[in-house]
Amino acid sequence: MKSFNFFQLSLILGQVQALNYTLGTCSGLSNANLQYSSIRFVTPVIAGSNFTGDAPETSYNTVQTALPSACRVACEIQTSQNSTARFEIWLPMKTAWNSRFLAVGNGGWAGGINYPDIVMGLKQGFATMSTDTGHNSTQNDATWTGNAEEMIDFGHRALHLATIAAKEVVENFYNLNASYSYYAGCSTGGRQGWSEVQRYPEDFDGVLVGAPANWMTHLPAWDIRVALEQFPSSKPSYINSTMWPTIHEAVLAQCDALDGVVDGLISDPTRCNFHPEVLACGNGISNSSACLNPAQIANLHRVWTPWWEANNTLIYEGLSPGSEAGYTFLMNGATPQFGIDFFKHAVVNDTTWDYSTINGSTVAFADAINPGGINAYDPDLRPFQSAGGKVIEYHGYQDQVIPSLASGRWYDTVYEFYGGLGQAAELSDFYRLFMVPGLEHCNGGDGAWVTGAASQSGILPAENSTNHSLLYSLIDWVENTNSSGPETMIGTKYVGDVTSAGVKFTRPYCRWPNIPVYNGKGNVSLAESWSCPSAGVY
Ligand SMILES: *[C@@H]1O[C@H](CO)[C@@H](O)[C@H](O)[C@H]1NC(C)=O
Ligand SMILES: *[C@@H]1O[C@H](CO)[C@@H](O)[C@H](O)[C@H]1NC(C)=O
Ligand SMILES: *[C@@H]1O[C@H](CO)[C@@H](O)[C@H](O)[C@H]1NC(C)=O
Ligand SMILES: *[C@@H]1O[C@H](CO)[C@@H](O)[C@H](O)[C@H]1NC(C)=O
Ligand SMILES: *[C@@H]1O[C@H](CO)[C@@H](O)[C@H](O)[C@H]1NC(C)=O
Ligand SMILES: *[C@@H]1O[C@H](CO)[C@@H](O)[C@H](O)[C@H]1NC(C)=O
Ligand SMILES: *[C@@H]1O[C@H](CO)[C@@H](O)[C@H](O)[C@H]1NC(C)=O
Ligand SMILES: *[C@@H]1O[C@H](CO)[C@@H](O)[C@H](O)[C@H]1NC(C)=O
Ligand SMILES: *[C@@H]1O[C@H](CO)[C@@H](O)[C@H](O)[C@H]1NC(C)=O
Ligand SMILES: *[C@@H]1O[C@H](CO)[C@@H](O)[C@H](O)[C@H]1NC(C)=O
Ligand SMILES: *[C@@H]1O[C@H](CO)[C@@H](O)[C@H](O)[C@H]1NC(C)=O
Ligand SMILES: *[C@@H]1O[C@H](CO)[C@@H](O)[C@H](O)[C@H]1NC(C)=O
Ligand SMILES: [Ca+2]
Repeated sequence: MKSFNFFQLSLILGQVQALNYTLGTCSGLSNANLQYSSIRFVTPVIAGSNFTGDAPETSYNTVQTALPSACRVACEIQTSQNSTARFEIWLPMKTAWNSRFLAVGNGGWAGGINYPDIVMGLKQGFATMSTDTGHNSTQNDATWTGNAEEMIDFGHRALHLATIAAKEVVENFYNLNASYSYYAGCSTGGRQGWSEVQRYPEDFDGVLVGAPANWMTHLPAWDIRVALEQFPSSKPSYINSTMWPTIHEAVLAQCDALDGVVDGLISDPTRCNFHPEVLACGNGISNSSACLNPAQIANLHRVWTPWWEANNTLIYEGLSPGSEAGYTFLMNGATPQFGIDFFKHAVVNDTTWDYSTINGSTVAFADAINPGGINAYDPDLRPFQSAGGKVIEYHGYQDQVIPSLASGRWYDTVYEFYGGLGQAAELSDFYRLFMVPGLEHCNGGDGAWVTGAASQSGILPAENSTNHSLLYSLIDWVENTNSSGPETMIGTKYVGDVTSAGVKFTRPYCRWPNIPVYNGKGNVSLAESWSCPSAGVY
């Protein structure tokens, strides 16, 4: 075992810690006396090696290549008398450690360690942790949600307890506390971030939240509404998977040019008042297998329209036009993907429940019981604000799964809450929302969707700068007292979405509700030819 006197190394690095550190082994940790978790195993990660996980959610098991040298620590926490949660923290070797702790989130209903995002953080030098959220399942499986303890773990408890426990592992491994703590997650991971901000304001200094599913007593209901248009597929209103690209073409034909540049992107979907009637059968459509009947046209209108119930009660925003090429995920296949099992198992508790009976009262009941405390929809962010925390939220304007405007409405809900306190101007001191044209759900899409965030398959922006990477921008906002926070961010689009193929274009994305506008001159593929003029709303 090669031991290294860390004092000499720290002099080189300009730090002042007289610590011994054993390079390349994790052996010291196995004997660590931990208060908050028990260690399941500790494994060294060999530099240059590949890793394939064994999570129940198989998307977490895509092979991770060219790993840096690290220490992989797997732990378990007793979260209640009869429930446990697991987490893993991967610790960079001391010289590679950026001195920060990063926790990453999950997706859908998944129970399992999110290895791709652990590796994303590890490669950028963070000691990075992910939980299994306290149960084992794929991201599409909500049949476990009737287990009340697992529901609480998924709602908020597993991540909070794992965060405390993982910080203890960091302290033991490095003989140092992390200098700052960050969180990054998208979708369910976005909800987990908001849940941390609202319930546990001391856990993180900075929180990066993407496309959050933070109104979870409503979003699954909206998924059911979509299912009611599309299932069973024998219905006249059903739109099959070959039609979505055709509908997308028609949307672009009508709305692409509205932003002044015909580039396959709709910068501001709120200005796209698409009329699917142009695709009505018999309306001069030459391709008779690419037309829509009246029931299908009505279906599209409903999918793109917010769902309001009696007494001005909003159930959820509709999807934004421009995202339809990806609707096969939610709307095709043999059975509806999301929503139904959550209501069956955690809300009405009846496996024979007929989802076509859902109405505003069903959703109001879900609000009242809030299973597992799953919502993260409390606009009072003052405890996090006074703890000095910062939160950056982003949402793709091409999101085909969670309606983009749900994030705009959530921002406005928080803004109105602060307005009611006479503190509206303070909100942007610690919370900013960015809408990204051409970003689908968390990753992918026609736009400059690489933002330096979680759930992007480890694909990083063209520059590791505060204006290209949301995570770097967050770090700067938290740690640099001269930082005034992110204003205009720059997204990257790679050729074929492959980093090594080179940058296809860069494009700014703006703070809600501003929209990127072409300056009228210069190469449209370069971010500097665009700007984010203020819409003057806030
Ligand atoms: C570091 O290791 C040396 C040699 O093993 C030992 O003498 C010294 O006490 C250790 N220092 C600390 C701070 O543990
Ligand atoms: C890791 O995977 C890559 C890509 O599949 C492969 O080229 C490489 O040889 C693998 N490395 C090791 C150490 O197995
Ligand atoms: C998840 O599955 C593993 C392997 O089957 C099992 O050991 C573990 O206890 C399960 N975790 C939970 C929370 O049920
Ligand atoms: C867990 O244990 C508590 C206390 O014994 C009990 O009330 C509860 O029903 C149990 N929950 C589950 C999911 O088994
Ligand atoms: C880490 O922080 C805790 C809580 O502030 C403190 O008790 C502990 O001494 C710190 N550990 C180190 C190694 O500085
Ligand atoms: C898909 O829908 C279109 C329009 O409704 C129809 O013409 C076509 O036959 C359908 N294709 C399949 C494979 O069902
Ligand atoms: C007609 O529309 C269908 C469905 O979008 C498409 O698959 C097919 O290629 C189109 N045919 C022609 C001749 O454009
Ligand atoms: C709407 O509000 C009225 C007046 O408060 C109430 O009587 C009625 O039950 C409400 N309707 C629903 C569907 O909640
Ligand atoms: C279903 O179970 C949850 C969790 O135990 C409970 O809060 C809710 O009231 C139950 N629903 C009904 C309709 O009884
Ligand atoms: C909603 O559905 C429930 C159960 O089917 C029914 O009892 C209730 O009257 C409905 N409420 C409204 C407002 O339609
Ligand atoms: C950004 O940082 C990561 C991790 O250190 C590195 O792999 C990547 O090459 C860097 N990207 C650029 C454009 O410098
Ligand atoms: C991004 O920031 C870097 C320095 O951090 C600066 O050199 C560059 O000009 C900025 N790019 C744009 C488009 O603002
Ligand atoms: Ca355009």
